[in-house]
Amino acid sequence: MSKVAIIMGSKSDMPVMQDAIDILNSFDIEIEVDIVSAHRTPEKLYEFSKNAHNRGIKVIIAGAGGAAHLPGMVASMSPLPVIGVPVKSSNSIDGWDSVLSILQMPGGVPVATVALNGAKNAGILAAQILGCSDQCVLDKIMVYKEGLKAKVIDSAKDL
Ligand code: RP5
Repeated sequence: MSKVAIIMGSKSDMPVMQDAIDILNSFDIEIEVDIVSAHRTPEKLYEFSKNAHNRGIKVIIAGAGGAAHLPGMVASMSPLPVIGVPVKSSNSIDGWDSVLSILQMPGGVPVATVALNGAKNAGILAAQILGCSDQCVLDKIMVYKEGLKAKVIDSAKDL
């Protein structure tokens, strides 16, 4: 079965990255979660990035804050699509450092960057990528979107 890897630079990123875990669990998509630090565990980063595609992983979600080089470094070594989640971490000035470190990748090495602390959207985007080749996942995305629509229509009734 296709898997999504969710990695983050520190355990302190977990409260933000939990949103990606939750939404992917709600779609019954298999995940693996790990802490991989670009600057504290560079060997693990290398090992992970070079081998993820050989373990059934199809998409990588990578979250980090501050000088957030984790997603870009993974993207430099992996053939898989990488979705970056900028985290407003304790060492981040105001979140912009995290956003720009992940967003402003040079041409040739893309990182699909979601909003600051936008791990939920990272999870949905990962599911949509899997949905391109998995009808069952695509169906779940369509149900999810119908649910979003129904919520808005319901909320308008209480005005
Ligand atoms: C980054 O530095 C991590 O991704 C985290 O967002 C931030 C702070 O890490 P800790 O000092 O909390 O471990 O590498």
